Amino acid sequence: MFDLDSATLSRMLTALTLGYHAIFATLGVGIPVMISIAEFIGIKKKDPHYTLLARRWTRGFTITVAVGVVTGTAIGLQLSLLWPSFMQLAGKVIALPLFMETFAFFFEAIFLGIYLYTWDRFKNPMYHWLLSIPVVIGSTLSAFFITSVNGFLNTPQGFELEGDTVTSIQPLAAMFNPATPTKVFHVVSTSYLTAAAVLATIAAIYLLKKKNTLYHMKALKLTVVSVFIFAIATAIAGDLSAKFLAEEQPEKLAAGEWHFETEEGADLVVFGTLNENQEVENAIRIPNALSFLAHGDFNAEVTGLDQIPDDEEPPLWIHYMFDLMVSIGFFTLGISLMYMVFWKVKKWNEYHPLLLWGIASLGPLSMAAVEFGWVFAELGRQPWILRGFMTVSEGATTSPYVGWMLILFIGLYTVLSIGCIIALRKIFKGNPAEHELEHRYPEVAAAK
Ligand code: HEB
Ligand code: HEB
Repeated sequence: MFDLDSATLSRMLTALTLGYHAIFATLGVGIPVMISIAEFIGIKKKDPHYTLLARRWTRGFTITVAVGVVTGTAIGLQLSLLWPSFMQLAGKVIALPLFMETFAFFFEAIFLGIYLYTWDRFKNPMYHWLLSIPVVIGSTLSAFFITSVNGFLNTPQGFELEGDTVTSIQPLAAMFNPATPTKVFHVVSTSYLTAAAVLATIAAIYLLKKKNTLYHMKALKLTVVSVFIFAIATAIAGDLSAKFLAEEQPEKLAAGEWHFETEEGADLVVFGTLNENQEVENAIRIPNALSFLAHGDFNAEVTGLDQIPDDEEPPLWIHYMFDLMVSIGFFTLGISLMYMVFWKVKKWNEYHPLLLWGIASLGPLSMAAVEFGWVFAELGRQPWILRGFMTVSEGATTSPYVGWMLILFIGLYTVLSIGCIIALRKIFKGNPAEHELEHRYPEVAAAK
């Protein structure tokens, strides 16, 4: 592997780190929302089951935060180590949101600490619930700031380039670049969705193991209804993202959709394969749907790859990333809708094992969709690191030690994963929800 050049190794290490960080960052953004909702419902309904959900989710959450901080710091480190020329060019322009992310993180961490240690300390539990709000705001702001940095790579603005020097820096213009609104909307909605889906998976697995306690049934109801709502938000955000691409990054959309010729009334190509002549085979074609996805009009013209210089074409295999992501999105919407229909129609059993298996699949599938989404968005920007200004190979380090760093970080992530699993098992295995319910709320446990 040391035969690979340092630019390739740098890309591998960055992809590994981002892919790994994305798991914890996504949960870190989404779980506080679920905690806050559960605690609120618990207070309003005077139902300790929901309060216990909030308590137990919070404990798991602290572990994911801890790992998120380590991997996030690894990204910060790698940005300057692996992409020195890029950071020299862009670092100053984008310093504001990069710094603000750290600020948002500290804001979140401080309130999370207070939240953790003040359960049952207030006469009015609403005061404790209020403390969850800054945690939600802090983690969502993290996503906002860091996603605006990613938006900047795709649609850079807010500076001028005179030779090699950057002048007239406008930090706010850089932060609020054209990619920011749709990206932030899609990243936040998918983070909420994925967190709800992962928690739904856990509830469904307990029910499949025949632990049909009220606690897990309520957990399932709350999480699957949340999945449905966030899946709708995700679909709206995804649609807006595609419309954004059509305007600002047509090469990414064209590569993702295998749209070779610029034309009006363009079909949407779903899955399929390419033959030697770059012709699409075995695909499902939805007539005029690409025009609608791109411009909200079934007859609109969609820019194809024929308009893009050959050396600026993103890799064509990102098509599968897009299709898998979208398929998972619709599957998630379908399963969560089915659950709600089965729940409302009295004769039907919303705890049917097949439906529970469907729900159990949503957590891993959503997390996979997050990864596919990032791969699509990041490789769709190739060959650019900063679109229109600098290519990835220009931005990379020439250091001969990247291969060793790669091995080192693979080791670090392995250790982190094992530590995370051990910690989560310690927290939950030794202390099942049923025991904790009996211990904390004996009246409820006895009544069930
Ligand atoms: Fe992140 C964390 C960076 C992406 C979310 N991060 C973090 C950290 C860092 C980072 C450095 C640590 C802490 C501080 O602040 O210090 N990131 C980063 C970068 C990137 C990222 C550079 C790329 C560009 N993130 C991301 C995303 C998201 C996030 C995309 C969303 C979705 N983070 C986050 C969070 C956190 C972090 C939430 C915290 C932790 C927890 O909570 O978990
Ligand atoms: Fe997604 C990305 C669309 C679903 C996750 N997405 C993306 C893009 C688009 C889309 C167009 C690109 C953008 C840019 O680059 O700027 N989606 C879409 C649609 C759908 C979806 C249409 C259907 C509904 N996604 C989805 C899901 C998920 C996702 C389900 C998960 C869960 N995505 C994602 C991510 C990303 C994407 C993470 C990256 C970031 C951004 O935004 O970019």
